[in-house]
Amino acid sequence: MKDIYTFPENFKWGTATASYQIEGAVNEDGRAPSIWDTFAHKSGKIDDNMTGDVTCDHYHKYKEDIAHMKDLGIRNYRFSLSWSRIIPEGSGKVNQKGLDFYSRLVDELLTAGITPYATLFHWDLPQALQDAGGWANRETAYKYRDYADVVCTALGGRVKNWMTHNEPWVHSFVGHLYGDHAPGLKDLKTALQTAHHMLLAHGLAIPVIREKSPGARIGIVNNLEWIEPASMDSRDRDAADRHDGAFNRWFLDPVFYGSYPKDMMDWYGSDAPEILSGDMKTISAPIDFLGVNFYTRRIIAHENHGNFLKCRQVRYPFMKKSNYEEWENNAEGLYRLLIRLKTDYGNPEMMITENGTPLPDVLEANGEVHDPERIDYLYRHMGAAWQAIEDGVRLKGYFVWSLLDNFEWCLGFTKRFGLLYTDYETGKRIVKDSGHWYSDVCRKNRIEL
Ligand code: IFM
Repeated sequence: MKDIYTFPENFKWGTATASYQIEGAVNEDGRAPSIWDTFAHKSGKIDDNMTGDVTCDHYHKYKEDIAHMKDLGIRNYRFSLSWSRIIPEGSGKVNQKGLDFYSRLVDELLTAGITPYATLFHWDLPQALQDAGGWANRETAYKYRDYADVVCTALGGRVKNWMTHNEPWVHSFVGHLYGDHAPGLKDLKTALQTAHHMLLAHGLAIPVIREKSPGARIGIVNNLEWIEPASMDSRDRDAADRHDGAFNRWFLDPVFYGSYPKDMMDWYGSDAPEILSGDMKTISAPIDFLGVNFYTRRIIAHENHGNFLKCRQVRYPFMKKSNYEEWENNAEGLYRLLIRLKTDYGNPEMMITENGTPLPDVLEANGEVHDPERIDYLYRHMGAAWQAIEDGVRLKGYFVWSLLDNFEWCLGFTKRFGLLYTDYETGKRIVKDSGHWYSDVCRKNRIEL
């Protein structure tokens, strides 16, 4: 078996980040608080009570970060925009200085020969909108459309790859049902209404982006998992189906088929969201690609007294544990997921918009960071991507999460995902071994262990 795999010509290799995780400068140039500022400043919400106030200080160091990508030969960069930097109150007055930051960022990327991929929403809703009911309030979807209009009017001539949302499951469920993310709510009906309004916002923004950014390619980014039943027992299989329904299909079917999965609508009963006439048509406006964030496989069993899905995750001793709570490192799951998306959703064009693993990286005295486990992880997942392409999946790109170590939400700075090590004391970035390895991948368009 050969161990070098060459990718199709023009395959897009990139890295990804998100605004609140890397920017810092939360009080600068007219930015107002987002729900993540509020949440992170509440005691006990984030590991070690950390916040994103400074984090990687990318707001001031973006040129250096772009220079690193350029040096490494990374030609594509996915970032998100902070709504509360651009429209501090969520709607109404535009903050020109906030827009200017992203304009400078995009110019710097283009000058460096790096193609920008912009995500409009990566969880940092302006606090003012949360005060008016957040995503559970239908009005937020229309305000999001206006925000998309402002952003695309300013950047749409230069940015030609847009993603409406990052991981709507995480924002709606972890933020509104489990309470571990901002805004910290715990209510199923609110989570489902949030998800619906986020999807509605996605659909409302599509024609706006097309108008303001002619020729743009538009996608939505979902966190998707490969899910298997713990046994062939029909109760375990039903539980796995429900987990798949809540996690994967709930966010795919509306976009691709214009309807929520019927089994899940029935399961949710009176908790199901309020859907107005025309919503599903709006949500299913054609997209150009599906963004897939992949991190794990999940094995699911029935559990009578379990969660709202009556299921639980099963862990076996033979699984390769990651350094992230319940995640298993399973590259085969990525292959199976991509094939399933091809089969069940009409072989859409796809990009892996995030994939990566956290490790307890150490900066050695000689200034190096050795992370062979990350190289192994990336190689295997890229191998899965390669095999999926061989088997007919229309996969066009792969973005490593993340360019640099950053603020990992409720886990603060305890998880390092970066290709660049961030020294939070000095602000210095150090290229890890995986960064050098990935540089080779980008330049040669092939993977080699
Ligand atoms: O850091 C997050 C990112 O914001 C969204 N996808 C998963 C990453 C790792 O947990």
